[in-house]
Amino acid sequence: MKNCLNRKKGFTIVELLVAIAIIGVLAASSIYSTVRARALANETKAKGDLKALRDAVNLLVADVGKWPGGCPVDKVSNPEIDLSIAQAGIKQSPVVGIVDSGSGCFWTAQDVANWKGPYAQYSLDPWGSAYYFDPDYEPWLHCSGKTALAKMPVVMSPGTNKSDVNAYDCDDFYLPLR
Ligand SMILES: [Ca+2]
Ligand SMILES: [Ca+2]
Repeated sequence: MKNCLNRKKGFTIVELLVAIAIIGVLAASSIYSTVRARALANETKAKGDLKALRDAVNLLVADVGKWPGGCPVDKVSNPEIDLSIAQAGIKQSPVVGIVDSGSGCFWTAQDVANWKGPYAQYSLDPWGSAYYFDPDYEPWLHCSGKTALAKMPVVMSPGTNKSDVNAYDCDDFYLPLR
């Protein structure tokens, strides 16, 4: 009788361990699915925001003839511009003044008069960084396994690692303007 009870008890412990293992696997699988779904949702949002921002920059250029920050179009030495700031001229009307004197970036009274935005309303990217306009972005420059591309004007997000705008690493999201 005692042996029978012991065997029954041992059997229950094995069953318990199996059940715990199964629950563990299911929990891990569920967590992985949730994390992956959230990552995909963030990527989708960033790509959607960048399309809207690319269209916004193109509208700004059509109205005013300048890039964000009042920078001259078709130069690749302009500064990177945080698209959320007022003087970028995307989210709200810029004010007359110099934005970056060394790069010839400024807004004139005529520019402000020609401005017909807001061209886009958005917050930060899904990882808490600003979206940028970068006139000389170099895709994948520091991304092993990928060949770097030539410099190009883009709207971009520094991605999940919140890298510097000029880090040019693998997880950035960027969209060429043209
Ligand atoms: Ca740059
Ligand atoms: Ca990055």
